[in-house]
Amino acid sequence: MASIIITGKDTNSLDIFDNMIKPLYAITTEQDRELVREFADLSDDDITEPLLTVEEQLYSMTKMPKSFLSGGRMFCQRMKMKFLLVVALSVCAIGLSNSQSCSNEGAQVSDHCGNTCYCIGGQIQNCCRVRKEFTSMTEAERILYVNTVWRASTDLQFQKEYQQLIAMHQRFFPTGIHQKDQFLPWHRWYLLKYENLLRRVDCRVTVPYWDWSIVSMTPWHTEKTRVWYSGPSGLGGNGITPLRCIQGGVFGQNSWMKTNGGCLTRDFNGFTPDIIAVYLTLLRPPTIAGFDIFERDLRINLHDTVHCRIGGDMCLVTSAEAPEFFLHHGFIDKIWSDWQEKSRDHLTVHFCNMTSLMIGTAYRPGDFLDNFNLSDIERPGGRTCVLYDDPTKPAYREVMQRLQGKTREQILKVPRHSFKPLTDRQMRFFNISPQEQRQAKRSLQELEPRHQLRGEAGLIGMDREIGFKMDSLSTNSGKRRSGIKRK
Ligand SMILES: [Cu+2]
Repeated sequence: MASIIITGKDTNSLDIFDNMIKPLYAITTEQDRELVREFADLSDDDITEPLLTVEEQLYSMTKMPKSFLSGGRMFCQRMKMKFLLVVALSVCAIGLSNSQSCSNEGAQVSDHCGNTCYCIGGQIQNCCRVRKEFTSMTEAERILYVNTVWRASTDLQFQKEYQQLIAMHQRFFPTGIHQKDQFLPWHRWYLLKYENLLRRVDCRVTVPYWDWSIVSMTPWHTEKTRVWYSGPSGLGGNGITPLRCIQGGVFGQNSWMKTNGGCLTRDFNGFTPDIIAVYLTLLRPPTIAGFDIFERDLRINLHDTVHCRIGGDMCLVTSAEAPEFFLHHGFIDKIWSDWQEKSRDHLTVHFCNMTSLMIGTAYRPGDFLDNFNLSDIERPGGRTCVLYDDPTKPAYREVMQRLQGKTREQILKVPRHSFKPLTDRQMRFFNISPQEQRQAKRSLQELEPRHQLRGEAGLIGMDREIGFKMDSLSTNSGKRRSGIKRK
């Protein structure tokens, strides 16, 4: 692989050109060679054969996410060499003019808000906000997040904007934001809006995500490290009868209220889908038909289901009132993002050619397709970038490692715990058409275990959280075990 070394700390444009653009001269086509000749006096001998694609080279040089360099709507089209060069030069120039300085050239560094950036040309550049799994965060980080949400929703300086944003989800609930053409990009935009508001309260904050799949058998536990802890680092626990209001904690009845004045309600029930259900969803190919199933499973069988397993406000049109709404949507967005990272087709399928604006926004789905290259809703024409850190839980890493390279059929043989799918009534609540309901039920058969574990099936430790025996994922899996019922 070609390696590109950025040398020197001088920031004049000639150096930028030498250090950052010249290595691009490993070019793919004759037409590209022409373009290069236009930019610099080079002979054919100087133009080396391509070892990396143009995007990859720019990426390795600037550490700038690949599509960050393509800019705006152009990103849905085939990128042109000339455009890339111009953008690279202008991004460098902008980046260098207004950023903090650094000395460890080429290294990954954090800026004062905790964004992940790179030290390029002596300046901190190419920053991405990083979203983390809630239970993988430190206690201090969780407290900061909970506090910031509380402040955004109660401090007069931010409250009005908070209320308008929450109201928007309810207003648009039945108008298409929960349908295939808008669901994923609209909620990506919505998350960004919410996160930007929180970041005005405290710039170190990003919206965490809750990976309910790594605790699919114990999703409602309330100990200190969990989402549902009632201390200052959690969102509080289950609601209690008769009204299912939450009592203790930061968002409890006595210390917080919804924008409509009522108490926040929850009604935990059933289990959440497990890591295998999420992994199987991610295996769908980036074809028209593959996207159709991927999106439907993600939206209906995973997203809608978890809304109603949490219950209370989360399974009502007031769902955005619940602070956990954004943690749940963070995870849905991460799953989409993980799928999109698999290839350029995964990144662009279905949404690229859509020309109409998303409901209540000035944006098209194409403006929010790439988390590395999102439209910056604060700065017209600007770009912003979001990274998702994987959960740090050992169980997550181990399961993912064991799943790598296994076929759908091999994975389906694993005896697992069943989750509780949506009822017909809940499906109607999400305005799912009768045809889509039938399709969702059909693909649900492939997410739910073929071999179902009954009760707790003797699961202990890590297995008790993930809902299956880790060992059943080793190479010689598939053996019938006690406590397993053939479905
Ligand atoms: Cu929604």
